Amino acid sequence: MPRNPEKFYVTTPIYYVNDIPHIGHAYTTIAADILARYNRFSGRKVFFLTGTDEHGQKVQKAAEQRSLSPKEHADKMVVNFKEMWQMLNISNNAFIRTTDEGHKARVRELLSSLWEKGLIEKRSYAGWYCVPDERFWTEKDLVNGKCPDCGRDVEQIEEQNYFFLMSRYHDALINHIEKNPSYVQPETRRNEVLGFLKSQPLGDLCISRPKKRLPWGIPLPFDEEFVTYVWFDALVNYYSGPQYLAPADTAWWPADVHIIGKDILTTHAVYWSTMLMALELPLPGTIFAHGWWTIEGKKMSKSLGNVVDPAAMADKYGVDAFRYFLFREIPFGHDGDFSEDAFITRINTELANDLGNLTTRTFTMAVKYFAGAVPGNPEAAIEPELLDIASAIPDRIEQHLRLLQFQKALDEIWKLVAYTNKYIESNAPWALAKSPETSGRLAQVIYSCLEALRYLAACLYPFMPSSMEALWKQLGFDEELGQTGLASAIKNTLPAGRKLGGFKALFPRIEKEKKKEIKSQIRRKEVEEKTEGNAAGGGGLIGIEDFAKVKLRTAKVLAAEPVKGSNKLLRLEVDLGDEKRQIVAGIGKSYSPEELIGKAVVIVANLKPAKLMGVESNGMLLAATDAEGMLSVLTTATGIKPGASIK
Ligand code: ME8
Repeated sequence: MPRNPEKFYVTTPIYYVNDIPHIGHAYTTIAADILARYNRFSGRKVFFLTGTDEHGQKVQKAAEQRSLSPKEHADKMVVNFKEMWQMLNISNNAFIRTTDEGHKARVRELLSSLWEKGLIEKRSYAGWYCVPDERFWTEKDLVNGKCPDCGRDVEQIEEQNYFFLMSRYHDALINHIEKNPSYVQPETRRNEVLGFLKSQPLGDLCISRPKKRLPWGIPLPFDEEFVTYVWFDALVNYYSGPQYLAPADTAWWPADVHIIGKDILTTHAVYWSTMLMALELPLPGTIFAHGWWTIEGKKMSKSLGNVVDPAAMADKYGVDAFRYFLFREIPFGHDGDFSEDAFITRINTELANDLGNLTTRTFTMAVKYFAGAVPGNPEAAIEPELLDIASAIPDRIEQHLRLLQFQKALDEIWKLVAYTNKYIESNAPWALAKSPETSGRLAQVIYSCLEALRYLAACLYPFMPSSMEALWKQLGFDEELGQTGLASAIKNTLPAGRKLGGFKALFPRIEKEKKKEIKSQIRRKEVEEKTEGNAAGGGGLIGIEDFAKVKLRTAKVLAAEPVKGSNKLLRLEVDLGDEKRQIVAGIGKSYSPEELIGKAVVIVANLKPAKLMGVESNGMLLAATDAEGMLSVLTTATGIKPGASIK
């Protein structure tokens, strides 16, 4: 993993501020955190960078919808990410925002440098543009006339723009990827990129947007009428971040690993790599594209209402259980399915049973037979076979983590857990305790189990930092495990006679009742979605206090239009007297947009914003449904002003 054995620089993608952090963001960020923690723990200097992508059309549009400036919108949304990373115990050294002055200055510097080298040209350009993806496509790229990436409608746009002469680096890029097998990983993704590059000529990259159409971006240093294409701007973060956010005593570039999702492989493996080549900057060590999570067999999407909120998971099950599950369940690089049942089963069998019981039994016996101290008997030395197994693990972890094989590292660690549990069974310390003749052996068995826990705490620390810090304390160490470092944590055997810390179970079993409660939480959004346009649905009785939580208000429809790509959804602009809002309603089969304009409708005014087909909805329109499924919107008698509350 680290090319320079002394330092390690790891990045996550910078996330779009429009989104609320979900399991996909958490997955990439926790992966980077495991690597960062592991490398710091191993004594290397580490720089771990994450952040947010704040320019471009999507952000500008979302801000307009909220009647905020794009920067105000970004300032509000960025908090979600910062808080989430704190909650998930992410140890990033810095958080970059592409609206930082430090970043903007570097983007302009790099653009000037390419311009001076003659590697940027102005051209007239006509192409198909996908607004949500902010990407141009050629006619042949389109799939059934739609964006090949997201399947949504594209717009024909003709304009003058600036192009980075990416095509010049076609051969050099193929050459680099072929010569450096670890450059694009995993192997399947490497083959995918090589296949793409070898099957067609590489085009040039449009790196500007006319300010008239899109003002929200970094102005080009050589033509202020244009702003920088959001991907060019965003990719530069990896290079600019360490320059103004890291201690100046270390030259951090190039990064050792860029961790990304498979959907953004081309922008990294092709755009970023060729940008660096043109700038004559060194290329990163590895671009690793991980797979995607589906949720209980379905694509995760806001419209399906099955988006997994990492904070809710961590809150209910514990941060470390969530971190553990994500990396134990599937090999990094593969797609995986997040199912709550699989999650709970794994926590109960592996954390509560395997590791949890091992810890509980060991501490309980140390308390019972040795008054809560490390056995002081001279015969108390770690069992040789157990020592062999335990001491082989750190090297194997290093090998696996070099290749981002988190699951394999955990497999190795679990061999020691399994072995130690068997060791307890076969040595039956409770039987040894019955006779003074076997007291020496009893001391050795308990000592060996405590030593196994010491190894386990050290090896599992990058994956489950706070639980392993707690275990370390319970083993009686004063200094924090993270501060101790891997080498010392492995070397410092437990001194006989040391008083153990107070014991508390690390991973409680999840009982069925709790599981039900969580399940209903995850499904809640789905149910909300399904009842839209079917407001009479739902059979359970609720109390007045529940009803009081729902704020119903009248609203006047000011404008209505179909949502692109949907034959059911309409985007409405409604007036609530004191504010105007956008609402997306699934009534397109029952109403034409024109029929709705001017109507006094009833909306749920205090629903959390949700996106339907990429369009934000701030509330829900109420409608009744007949036997054929035709909808009839609820209206009020005349004379009621927009915004009146309904009680
Ligand atoms: O793409 N499973 O940002 P982003 C796993 N701003 N990963 C998922 C996922 C899922 N279901 N859904 C999304 C951007 N992701 C750009 C990056 S970097 C210079 C600019 C992952 O917020 C996805 O693969 O849309 C991607 O890596 C990440 O979330 C962020 O996506």
